[in-house]
Amino acid sequence: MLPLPFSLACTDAENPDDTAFEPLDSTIEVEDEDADGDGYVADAAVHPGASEICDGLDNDCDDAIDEDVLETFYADADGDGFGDPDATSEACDRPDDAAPTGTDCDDADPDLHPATIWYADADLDEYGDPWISLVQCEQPDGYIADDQDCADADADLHPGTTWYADADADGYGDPMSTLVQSEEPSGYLYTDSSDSDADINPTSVWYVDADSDGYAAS
Ligand SMILES: [Ca+2]
Ligand SMILES: [Ca+2]
Ligand SMILES: [Ca+2]
Ligand SMILES: [Ca+2]
Repeated sequence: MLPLPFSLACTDAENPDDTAFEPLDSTIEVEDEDADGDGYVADAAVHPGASEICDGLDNDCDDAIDEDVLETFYADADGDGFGDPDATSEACDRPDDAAPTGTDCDDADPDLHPATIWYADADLDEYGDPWISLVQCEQPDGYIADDQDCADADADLHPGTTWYADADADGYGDPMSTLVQSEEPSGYLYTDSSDSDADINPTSVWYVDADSDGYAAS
């Protein structure tokens, strides 16, 4: 084994006293081999002239650790995977509570982020049209997060619509027989009234039967 000039990677061969490390006597044969062949007994990634890499070490021996190679991360308080653009930190690896991008418009609300899908609510019934959407962080005017509106041109039709059975098919439903759903059920209406007799409905005209014989005076 040949004696190696120094055992510490960051020792400057030309100015050995101008380093943070003391060089060993060059005549002393050291035990460690220069396994990586870079002329220094240490990690191949650490010696004068090495490229600085993000590893917590001063690879290029300029007394600065990880300069120019740290990555910027953004605090992700709501855990939605998108960070606060105004809360940055630098590190080699992403901290658990940080995100690689600072694109969260509201880092206190996990439902608001750049991948949030918004659905058009043209009839303003608070139910959105699943076929018309935008993807962005902030809620656009006329859009909501819901995608359950089966008829976004009719505010009376949505998943909360109450349907009334219209057994006598007079166009008026039975307030005691209802369904709540978006699509119109067969035999149901979304208006209610008497539903036992097709002749009795909100447009029925009633006549006075003063003598109670079942016939009104003509
Ligand atoms: Ca480094
Ligand atoms: Ca976030
Ligand atoms: Ca958010
Ligand atoms: Ca709607």
